[in-house]
Amino acid sequence: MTSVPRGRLAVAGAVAGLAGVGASDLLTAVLRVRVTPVQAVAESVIELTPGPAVERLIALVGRHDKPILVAGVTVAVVALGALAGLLAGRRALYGQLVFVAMGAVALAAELHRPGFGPVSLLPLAVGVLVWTVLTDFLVSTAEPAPTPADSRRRFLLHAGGAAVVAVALGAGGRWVGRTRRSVLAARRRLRLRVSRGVVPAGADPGPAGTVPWRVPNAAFYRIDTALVVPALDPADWRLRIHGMVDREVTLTFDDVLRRRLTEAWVTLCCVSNPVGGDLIGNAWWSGVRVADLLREAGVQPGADAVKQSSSDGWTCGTPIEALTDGRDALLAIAMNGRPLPLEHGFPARVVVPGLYGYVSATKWVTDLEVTRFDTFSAYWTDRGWSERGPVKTESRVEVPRSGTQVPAGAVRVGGHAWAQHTGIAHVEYRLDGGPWRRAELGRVPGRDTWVQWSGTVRADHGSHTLVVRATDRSGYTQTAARADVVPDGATGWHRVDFTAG
Ligand SMILES: Nc1nc2c(c(=O)[nH]1)N[C@H]1C(S)=C(S)[C@@H](COP(=O)(O)O)O[C@H]1N2
Ligand SMILES: [Mo]
Repeated sequence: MTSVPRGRLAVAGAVAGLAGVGASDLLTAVLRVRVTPVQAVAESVIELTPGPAVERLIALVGRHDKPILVAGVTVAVVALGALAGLLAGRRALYGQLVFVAMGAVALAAELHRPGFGPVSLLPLAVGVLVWTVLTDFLVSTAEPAPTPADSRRRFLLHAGGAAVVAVALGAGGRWVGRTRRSVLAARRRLRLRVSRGVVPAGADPGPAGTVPWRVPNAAFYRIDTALVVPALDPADWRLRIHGMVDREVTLTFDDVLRRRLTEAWVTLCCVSNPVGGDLIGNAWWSGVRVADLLREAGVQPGADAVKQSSSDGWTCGTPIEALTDGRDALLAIAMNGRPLPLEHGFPARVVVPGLYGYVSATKWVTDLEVTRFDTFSAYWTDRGWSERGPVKTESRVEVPRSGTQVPAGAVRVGGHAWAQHTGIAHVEYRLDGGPWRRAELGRVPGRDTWVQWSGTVRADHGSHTLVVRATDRSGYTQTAARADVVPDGATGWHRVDFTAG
């Protein structure tokens, strides 16, 4: 039994209760989990309450029933926190047990909520951790100091500080969540005059299990440095084009919509994609040509780069040449016929065929500065990656998957090969070091997308190795030499080991 005044014990527990709720709220918003632990409990309460009682409540408070319940659960957490604080004064374990019991109730609620996944448990886990650790900390600092006045001052400082942080965390969570919801609503309201894109006949001839030639938005790989996905309202979005130009141009989203749209199939690929990796995807993009925008701004002689920046401060440098040489370098506003998903750069991003994403494909783009490569460095070049990032010719086996077993006999094999803006000439595959065989190729609309390849091998009982290599339309055949992804993209042949039985 400590000699801490009971009032302080209760305050310590209550503040910890609030801080845990704040921390889990913020984490819920950041991780984009559907509901906070408190909301999950409130939803479960509504579900478990008999219908007539809920109706009476709604008649009483209108549609405020949910916010009221959420507030009620929060008050309950704070009150139980105070109890935990009092018990912690006897033994730290007693206080912790109260919090763990509360966590167990929230866990039971979460498990039964729609949209539950393993990530949903993180906010709760962090909340319980904050509860127990903070209670113990505040209780220990509430021990009497040399003088009672000192002691009170110290405790008030700690508890008050923790309470302020708790409220700030909760407010932060609310702010992140609210902005995102309103931007998602604005995105839903958009009616873009874009097409969905028709997959060319014969683009998808590969065996079952081959990745679809058009990758759906929800399955498209995502790479960025954003901890919280930027939520930009199209009404507030601006793109500024400046630097070595004759006249600065600033575009609103409506300005973009009023312009002539260009639509194209472009395969986007990450420089960090290892041989055989899946950081690559193909989509139908709609947008305006960056070349037209640059022409309007008037690029001055001597400029060789566009430094692109996003709303979250990410930067990359793109050769002007690649943006103006006639290829479909787009300021894209739609992906597969839909406004860009927030994760893929809503409301606008850049896509440049033939360049890795890290030197070209700025999501949430807000600024294009026409400049010279020798005057700046960008996010990834500062971190050891190459200034230029043309895509390297590569291919991968998708069927069969490495480590799987297939029926012995004739085995269908296939995958994709890519050399964006150069084009694939042919693809060869080889079983167990035997002769190279020409693969059949799917149809493609041009040279800016990947190509599906397929073939058949005879595989007897036992283990086998399948290797693939592509030759592009410049006549270059993929080197077998393995290069790491740093500094400018991996090379090497993809091989899979499988068994036939
Ligand atoms: N704002 C911003 N844009 C970015 C990045 C980023 O970190 N921030 N990453 C780039 C990289 S490395 C790649 S490979 C592509 C990936 O685009 P995706 O996530 O739509 O597939 O986006 C590029 N654009
Ligand atoms: Mo990337």
